[in-house]
Amino acid sequence: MKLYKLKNGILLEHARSFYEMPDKNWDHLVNQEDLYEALKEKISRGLPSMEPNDAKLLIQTELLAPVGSQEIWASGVTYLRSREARMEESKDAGGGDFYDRVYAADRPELFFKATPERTVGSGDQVKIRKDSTWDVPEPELTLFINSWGHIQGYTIGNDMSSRSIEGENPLYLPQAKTYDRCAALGPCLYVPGFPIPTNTSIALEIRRAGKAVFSDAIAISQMKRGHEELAGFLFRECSFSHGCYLMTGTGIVPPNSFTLNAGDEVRITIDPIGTLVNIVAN
Ligand code: DO4
Ligand code: MG
Repeated sequence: MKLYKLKNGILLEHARSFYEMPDKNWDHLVNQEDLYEALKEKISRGLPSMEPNDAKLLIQTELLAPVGSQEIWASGVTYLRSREARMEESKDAGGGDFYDRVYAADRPELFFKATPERTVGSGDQVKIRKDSTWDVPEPELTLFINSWGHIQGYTIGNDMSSRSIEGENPLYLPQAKTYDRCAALGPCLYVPGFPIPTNTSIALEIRRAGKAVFSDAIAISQMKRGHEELAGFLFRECSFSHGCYLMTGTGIVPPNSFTLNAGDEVRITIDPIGTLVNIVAN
């Protein structure tokens, strides 16, 4: 099942049918002990349905990020490629060792990424900082975890990052990661009712003036840590009354010669969630 948050309501897609959700309160709708079962029950009790073409048009024109009051958190250095890239970018600052250690440690790197206000949906603009000279998107499978601490769904996340600021000093991480329009989530909240398969692939394509200038893909099986493990650490001493989102880290880092430009189009695809598309602005 997929939940789309729109400017004027919420759409549910299930088995190629679309339904209008009478409950327009996102926080209330998604934070359920068993979201899949709750949505199934709503369908079986009867929901107003919508013509697929009308629903697709609304999704094209009215889509918002699938977020209400949820905080957006992120995981770091969960793939070998992220460890290598970070060790290299911070070696002059003497920070390389920290990334090596956190990759191997029991405790993962978890950090606060964004408020809902700093997060955009598919079709919207993400930003690169004006005081940054080296910027990349980070394509990340993103968990939706309910307030009981249980993973209920998935979306696609873009953890926009300034490599120049992060590389200058690892203590600048919050500035490299958190600023207006620093995070994108979407296009929907995918609620499969079972854990997402480990052969799921994350694909990134960056287009400049309509041409692909970088593309890569990675399977989530390449991740060093488990989803439950990451959620468990996040919920150790933090409660989330409406649930929260947790990005699971990037396994794709473009070569050091690459930086994002204003006008670039970032496309992140995770089947069967969909494609998250954002244009870069500064
Ligand atoms: O340690 C810095 C951030 C790492 C990160 O965002 C990632 O690995 O995805
Ligand atoms: Mg990241």
